[in-house]
Amino acid sequence: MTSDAKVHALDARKIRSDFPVLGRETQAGVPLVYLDNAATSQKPKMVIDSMTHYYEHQNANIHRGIHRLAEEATEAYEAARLRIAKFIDARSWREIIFTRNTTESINLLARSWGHANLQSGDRVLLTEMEHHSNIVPWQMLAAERGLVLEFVPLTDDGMLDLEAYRSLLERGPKLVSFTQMSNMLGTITPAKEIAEMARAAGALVAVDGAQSVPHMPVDVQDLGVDFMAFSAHKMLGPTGIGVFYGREDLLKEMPPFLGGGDMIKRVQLDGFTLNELPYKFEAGTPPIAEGIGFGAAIEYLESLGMGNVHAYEQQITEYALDRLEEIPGVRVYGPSYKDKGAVASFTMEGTHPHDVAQILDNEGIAVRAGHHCAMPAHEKYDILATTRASFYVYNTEDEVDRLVEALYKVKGLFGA
Ligand code: C6P
Repeated sequence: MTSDAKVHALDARKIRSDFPVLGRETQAGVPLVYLDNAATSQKPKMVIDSMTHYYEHQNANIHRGIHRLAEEATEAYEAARLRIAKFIDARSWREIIFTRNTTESINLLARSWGHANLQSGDRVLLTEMEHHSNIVPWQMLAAERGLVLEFVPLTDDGMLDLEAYRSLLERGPKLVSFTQMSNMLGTITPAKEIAEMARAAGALVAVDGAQSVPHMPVDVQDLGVDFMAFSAHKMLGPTGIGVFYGREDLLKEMPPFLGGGDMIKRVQLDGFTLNELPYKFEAGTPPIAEGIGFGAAIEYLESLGMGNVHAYEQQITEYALDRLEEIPGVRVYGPSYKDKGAVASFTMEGTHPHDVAQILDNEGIAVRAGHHCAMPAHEKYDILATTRASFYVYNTEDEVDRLVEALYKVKGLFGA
């Protein structure tokens, strides 16, 4: 993480002007307040332009063409991979596998590494705050292979119970797979410590970085993790592309995930030989424009500085938590802002989270309501759903004030 001395305040108002959609009005005739960033972020103009430029000037399939367009498109796509490798401090660009999203990355891990390395009775350790995409692939594999899945429990304030984790490690899991930031509670987990403990217990470590990589400095070598998954669309990039990071020595030993073009060197009627990393895991025509857009999104985030992004979000989250908690009947789940990313999931006495979101929408405020694909985390706190406001670099305290004002309106309507 960038040292405090190097942290600079971000100017959210200036940043906003780079995001065309933030200038629109809603059906309420008021400026949009977009607080659904944990679901997907908005895209700056430079990301949109980079993709338009590709389609207008370079559109071609990559890795196989020998004409000028194909060469330029390949170069732009591979430049994005290099940029991403540097962004998370991977040892090599060969460790960056492009997938569709975090979900596909975790499925790749379960299907490829899991199939090759896990046998009946082997343990995989997850946590109770995981998104469904870091639960269901393991449940599917467990049903097939007879694996034992265990879950690190949560404390009342939404942290991982590290004492319980220590005990669960004594049972010898082969893999610990956990989120670096919960999309419901906002909890930022102590990933380095969790990884260190897992390694000492002889387990490999996979991190769901869907909510962390967009919002804070993440260095896979410093964290000491073996695998990591994240999605472009939550970090100012397009939908349709994500990353599966893996340590090169591990990736080399893993069988391919999907079969087809690009992932092979040679095919004969009686078999095939595999391509090198990372292409071994990238079958078929890749998401080319999306890769280029992803590269532009990383460039934009680098220009802000991830230490600054994290510091700014801590500030706005602290403000939002303070303001939300002053509303009678509102309960925000998860830890205090110090251990929390830019997410506030809350319930409001006497109202249903979906009704809250609907009324906020009428006021031009976009939030999400439901279980946020984290049903076990909701169950832990005996609730079915929450309303969730989630922030990014372009949100302002004025927008938090509009949210709070609108919530008082909701209270008025429901007599809550
Ligand atoms: N969470 C949310 O509104 P995909 O959909 O594959 O890009 O990301 C899946 C995913 C995995 N892990 C975490 C921690 C996540 O938050 C998400 C996506 C969105 O919270 C959509 S459910």
